[in-house]
Amino acid sequence: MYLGLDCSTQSLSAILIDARSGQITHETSVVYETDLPHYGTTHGFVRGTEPDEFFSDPMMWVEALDLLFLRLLQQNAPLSLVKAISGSCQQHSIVCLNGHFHYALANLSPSRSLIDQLAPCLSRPVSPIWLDASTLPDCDDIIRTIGGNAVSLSITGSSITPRFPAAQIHKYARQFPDRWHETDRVHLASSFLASILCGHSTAIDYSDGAGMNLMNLATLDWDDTMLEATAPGLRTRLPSLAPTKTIAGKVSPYFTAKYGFRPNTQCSLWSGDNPCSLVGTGVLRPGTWVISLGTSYTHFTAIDSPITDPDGYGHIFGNPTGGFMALSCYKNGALACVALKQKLGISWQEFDQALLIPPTESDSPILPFYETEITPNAHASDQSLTTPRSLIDGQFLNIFHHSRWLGELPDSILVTGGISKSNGVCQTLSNIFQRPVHRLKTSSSAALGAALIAAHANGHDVEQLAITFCQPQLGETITPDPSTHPIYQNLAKKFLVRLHDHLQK
Ligand code: XUL
Repeated sequence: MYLGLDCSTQSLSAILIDARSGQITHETSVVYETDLPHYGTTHGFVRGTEPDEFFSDPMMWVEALDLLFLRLLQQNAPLSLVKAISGSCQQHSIVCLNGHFHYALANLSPSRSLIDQLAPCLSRPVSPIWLDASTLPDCDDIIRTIGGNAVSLSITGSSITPRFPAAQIHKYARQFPDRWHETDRVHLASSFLASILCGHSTAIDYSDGAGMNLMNLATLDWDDTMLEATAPGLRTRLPSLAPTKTIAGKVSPYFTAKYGFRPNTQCSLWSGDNPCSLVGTGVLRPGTWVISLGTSYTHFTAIDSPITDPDGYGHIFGNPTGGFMALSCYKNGALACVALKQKLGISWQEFDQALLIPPTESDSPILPFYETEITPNAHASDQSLTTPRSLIDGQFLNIFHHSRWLGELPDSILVTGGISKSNGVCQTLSNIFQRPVHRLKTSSSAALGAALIAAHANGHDVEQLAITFCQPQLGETITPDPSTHPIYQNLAKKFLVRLHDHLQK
């Protein structure tokens, strides 16, 4: 059996799989806002004092880890049969730790909680998360030092991006030089949680490491130009980099004593949620696009060699099974739908039904920016006339426009994530792209991907695992309605005019 964990923006989840029978045997999660209310989060994060600052407390993730294992035990999950564990995390979040971290990890006592023992190890009490866009002056400074955004694009596969660790570390070292001085290790959320599981500081995997603006995609090592432009002494504070399926060690005695794992349970490196979702959707090789409709919407696909987005919005990360992946991230995802649903006072069923009415030429797609958007960089837009139809049309027309750098459309699109349960949403996606849309059996593709990475690291063939676990739902393919094609071509033009005007303001 293999265990996959997923530390996302709003919750920590677990999936236990039986690789031989091809079954998911247990699934459970801890929702930060409701299960750990003392952290005072909304949807798992808090806002900072400056505009566009978004943080989570890394100890909330740590406390969730203890609670998640407790829940698995309460469900009689056979943790003693787990051969390997891996995990997925929201990308780009950094955890700053002092020198005590190494000692604390090596000496975790099962009679005390993880947070009790690890809270003193933080050299920064909060972690900025992917929603954070407060680092524009830091981005400008890094861009100036390296000699332009094209340099970062060609070295790291991404332009200097506000939520990525380079800009976030630059900001921290600039605002709090003393605390930066005290920082002994900078982990990603993924490598931080992997380190706790195996009781020593682990490497960062190539796939999540590529989302830092610090890794050189050609050498798969930290890049001196990027490090020096970011913060003094950064190289010595970063872990090494390694392939995702690397076994980092055996599970720490803390977890064997407390939750019944066997001492020889292997821990492989953790990765980012998008690389893990690539595996969990079974899209190991180029040819299919995945659109994940979660807190953020992400659009990604496997690619053989890094191509870059000339507009600088797309990113290149590693594919955990080898090669690369291309990704664009849209900040106004599911939370925009939640905000509209609440404002209209309607149920999800009513939201869905409103989308089954076909689009017309006289419709007017809105700019779906409830919050500042990152693809493209846009301020929030007026939402007073937004309807489910205009919101979902606007969201997918925006994705359609910003996916042109990937070249030709694929044969089909896979959808995953909570919002993909809506038939109206999937039909709209299919109509706008004029491609069949397949829904996956699981909506937890990141946790499943982590479980498959654990099995792969333990010797299972990943292609075979993908065939076994990642089939689309039978009878769930949504086909495009050709009569909507000319209508959406017109709506796309209207959308672009509106977008252009908005970006000029
Ligand atoms: C990707 C990104 C988001 C987070 C969400 O670049 O920022 O998809 O990974 O968890």
